[in-house]
Amino acid sequence: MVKRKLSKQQLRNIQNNKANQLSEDLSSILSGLAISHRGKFIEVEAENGQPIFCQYRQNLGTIVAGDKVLYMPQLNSAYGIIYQVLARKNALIRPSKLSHTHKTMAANIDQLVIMIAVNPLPIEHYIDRYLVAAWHMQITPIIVLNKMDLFDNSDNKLQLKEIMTLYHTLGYICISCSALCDKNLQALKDMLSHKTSIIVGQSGVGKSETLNALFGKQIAQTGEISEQNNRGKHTTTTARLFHLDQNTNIIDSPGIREFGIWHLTETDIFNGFNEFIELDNKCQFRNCQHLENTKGCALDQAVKSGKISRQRLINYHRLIQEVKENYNQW
Ligand SMILES: Nc1nc2c(ncn2[C@@H]2O[C@H](COP(=O)(O)OP(=O)(O)O)[C@@H](O)[C@H]2O)c(=O)[nH]1
Ligand SMILES: [Mg+2]
Ligand SMILES: [Zn+2]
Repeated sequence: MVKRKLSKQQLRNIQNNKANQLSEDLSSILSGLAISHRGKFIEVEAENGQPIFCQYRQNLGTIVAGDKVLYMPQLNSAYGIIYQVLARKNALIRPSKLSHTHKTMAANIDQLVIMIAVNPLPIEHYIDRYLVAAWHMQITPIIVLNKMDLFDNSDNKLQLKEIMTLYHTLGYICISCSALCDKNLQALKDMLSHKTSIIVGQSGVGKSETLNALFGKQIAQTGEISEQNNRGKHTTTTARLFHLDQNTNIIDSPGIREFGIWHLTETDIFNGFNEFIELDNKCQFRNCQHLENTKGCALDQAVKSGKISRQRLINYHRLIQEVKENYNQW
């Protein structure tokens, strides 16, 4: 092919056209809020509140509920394309054993609502996992005991009381409610006001039911707890952000069998147990593992004198063990 030399004017025209095209493109760039994954699309909320389904390039990484994005509506199409995810304030992350990577659950969160229930009975180290995660993200955890309508007839009253007293004594915000009987929901609502919160917890504790009760309408799908094993079925498959009012966002999260935090360091985990911090460096030996009956261990002594709960130290060791077991995966 014969190369044709362009005149100066032609070159100028081309450059002008390019510049015009670029400014046209830039003028159609809009900012929005990622609400949820919808198959291959991300549901983005435009600034006017309208939803727009957007495609995104793989090189943008994971886009999650709570992400602020820049997108471009496509001409002659109802869809848009996300081309940038704005810097996150924080993100709730969990490691995935299957893919050996992190899974980001949601972004730009102010509060972690850790929901437990009268039934299924809470597994205590689940609470501690989330408390450590909240500490690591520097966000406020709120422990909510749901299904209080079942409390009086529960066989686990004592255990539930102990759990709530423990975390209350440790200085965490604790509240009990019933999503089904609208008990204490206003108090919960007040705590969520003007914040972006994510509700986490075992499947079946009533995260979605609580959302429905707070909104006064069916916005999230709930599921029956299967009779045989009292485990909730997975009904929410992906995190989704809802606006309770103009300034209050709540993210419903899918039930996770086990929320791992072994991507954190041992120090992170230690510091996430807030009553341990004042005992840091108080053990006789520098490399103390804080195991039961270790000579000169400040934590062991604190357990024996009733200053810290034995269960918390057990839970701590369980999490540290997971870090050690999974160390090579990272
Ligand atoms: N008795 C009682 N049942 C509840 C309450 N909240 C939720 N449930 C039920 O528990 C089951 C699981 O609730 P769901 O919201 O789907 O749990 P999720 O997996 O945490 O989202 C559903 O059958 C709910 O109706 C409550 O306060 N009291
Ligand atoms: Mg749910
Ligand atoms: Zn020690």
